[in-house]
Amino acid sequence: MQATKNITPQTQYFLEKEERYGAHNYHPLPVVLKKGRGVFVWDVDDKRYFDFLAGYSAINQGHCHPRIIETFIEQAQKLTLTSRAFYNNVMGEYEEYITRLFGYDKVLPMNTGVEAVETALKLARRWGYDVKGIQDGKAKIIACENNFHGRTISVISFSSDEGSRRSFGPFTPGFEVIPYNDITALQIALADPDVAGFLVEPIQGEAGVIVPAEGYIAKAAQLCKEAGVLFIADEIQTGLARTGRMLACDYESVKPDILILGKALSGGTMPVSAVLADDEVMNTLRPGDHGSTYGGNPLACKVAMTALQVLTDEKMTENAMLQGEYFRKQLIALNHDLISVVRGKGLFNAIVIDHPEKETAWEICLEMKENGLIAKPTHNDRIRFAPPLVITREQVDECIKIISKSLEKI
Ligand code: IF1
Repeated sequence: MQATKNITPQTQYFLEKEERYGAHNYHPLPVVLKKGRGVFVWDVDDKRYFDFLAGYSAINQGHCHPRIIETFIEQAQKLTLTSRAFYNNVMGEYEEYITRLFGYDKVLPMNTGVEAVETALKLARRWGYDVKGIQDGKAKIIACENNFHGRTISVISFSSDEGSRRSFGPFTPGFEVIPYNDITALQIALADPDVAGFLVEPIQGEAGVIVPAEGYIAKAAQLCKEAGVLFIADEIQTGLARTGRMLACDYESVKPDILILGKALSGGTMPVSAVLADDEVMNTLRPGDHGSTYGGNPLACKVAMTALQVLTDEKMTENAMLQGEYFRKQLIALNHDLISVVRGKGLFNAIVIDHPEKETAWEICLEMKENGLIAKPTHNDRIRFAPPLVITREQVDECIKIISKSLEKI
């Protein structure tokens, strides 16, 4: 067990349980949470924290949003799962709701984000063969360096992160990786007539909130259109108001050919993801070609409709834009020599820590935890700051003070 200061017996008890009985596939911050509401979470010692990770942007609406929980409880007492072997009285209404909201002909409901990414990859290949006329087995999909689209074997097949790939081979063929935010590299890759799709995060999350140049997404989408290649946007983390627009693609008025949603689609209550596309793409799937036991279950559909509705009703997109801009301005105003970069859009932000010790970002996160704010580093020197989108101006001010105080302690 790591020797970490200020661990109470209560906390230690749960850390040891997980150490002994759980796979060690994560290295969590040593805090044990038992309650969440809005921007706050409480640990087993009833200490309160600002949650600045928000379930990796799955909790945009705030922890245990009352309206989402109410919907969850109400539907959970009626009908939770029918499987797709039968119809139910919820999925059709949800499909109409979400396709109208985002402007697509159809939706394919799935569960986790990576399942939705895999679904999008299968759709792109199927469209590539049946519509574009690529020779069977030859379809290629382009992805970007430093991407993160999930952890299945096919999806890590195009990861550039050695840690995600080591000893998990052999990998799935048919993917080409090009530099992110590089239009020339995309232009060259698109010259290959066997390319069916281009999969991209409008802002790279795991890479440390990498915001591409103004116009990159619009230009990429246009090049894909000219090349007869599907533009596939993974908005699992950037979507649903997180960046200050309903979709990050909205900043450049780009409508992806395939839109992938997840995480906050359920407000952090259960895995709900979705793939949206127009008929030319979606109708390449015939009954029995794809599916999942829980995909489109009535509980998920009801919860997703409320999770989407509260984003609009409570103007979370506008708040993300407003508080995010203010948060970055205040971070920059700290003018702290440990912070070399502040970047992001809306409430999707990160700082880069400039210090020779690679443990510094982790130390800062431990210090912030002591001071009542939890966040976690990514790639050693970057700290992501992504609170629920219900955070207020006063709370941002309080968090800036916590961050400043913590940096001073390092
Ligand atoms: C972990 C971060 C990682 C995603 C994008 C698809 C998925 C994700 C853009 C897959 C998931 C999660 C997974 C979680 C930590 C977190 C994450 F970027 F958000 F920080 F890992 F990179 N597309 N991101 O961000 O969705 O299957 O997980 O529902 O795996 O450690 P999922």
